[in-house]
Amino acid sequence: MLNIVIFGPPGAGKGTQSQLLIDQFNLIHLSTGDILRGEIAQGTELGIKAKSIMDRGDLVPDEVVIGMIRSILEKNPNAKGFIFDGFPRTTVQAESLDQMLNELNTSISTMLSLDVDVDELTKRLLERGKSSGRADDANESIIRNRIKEYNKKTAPLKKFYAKQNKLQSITGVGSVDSIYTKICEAIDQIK
Ligand code: B4P
Repeated sequence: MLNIVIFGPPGAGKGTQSQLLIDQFNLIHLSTGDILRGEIAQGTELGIKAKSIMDRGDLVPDEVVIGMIRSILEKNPNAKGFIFDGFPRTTVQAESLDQMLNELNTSISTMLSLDVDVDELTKRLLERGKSSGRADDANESIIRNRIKEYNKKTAPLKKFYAKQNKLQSITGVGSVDSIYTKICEAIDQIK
């Protein structure tokens, strides 16, 4: 199985690159952000609870997102692999993911970490906010909070995967296609 964690701060291009990867490698795309926004759109109990947290740019509780991932893994026993996009975002989530994959006799193949500076991230998200309708893209102070949450709780996961020899850092600035080419080269390294 090919199991990829696509990693990076908000606006680094995780969702954008995941779309290209799922087509080429026939993987199942697991974006916790998309799943949560789907719950909000459907007005479920989970969505109602998640909305105010996401609108502030804070992280949704670990047990909520871990439960969502577990249920999708269980529903896809014959998958060729998964792209984890926006998950894990905390050490607890990363440890749970390792454990869940271990129970399925598989593991993370690589973590692809997209590096983008704060000014570029802010610019991209404000631009997306003009049309996305996402409250968390709409104002600079919320975007700064998302980046702060990332630096505090999520960025340490680079060390977590580096210790397992799975971290590959990729420059996330440039055209979408040029970044995708570098991502494919990184995947070739592990094949
Ligand atoms: P996400 O949905 O994961 O949102 P994101 O970090 O903004 O990434 P996204 O994939 O959407 O953006 P991308 O970088 O592709 O999370 C939203 C919220 O959900 C979180 O704040 C949190 O509250 C909650 N949540 C989700 N997962 C969670 C978890 N595991 N635990 C707890 N809470 C969780 O793209 C950004 C923009 O850049 C786009 O407009 C794109 O077109 C543009 N772009 C991409 N590549 C570019 C390039 N090369 N050049 C120029 N622009 C580019």
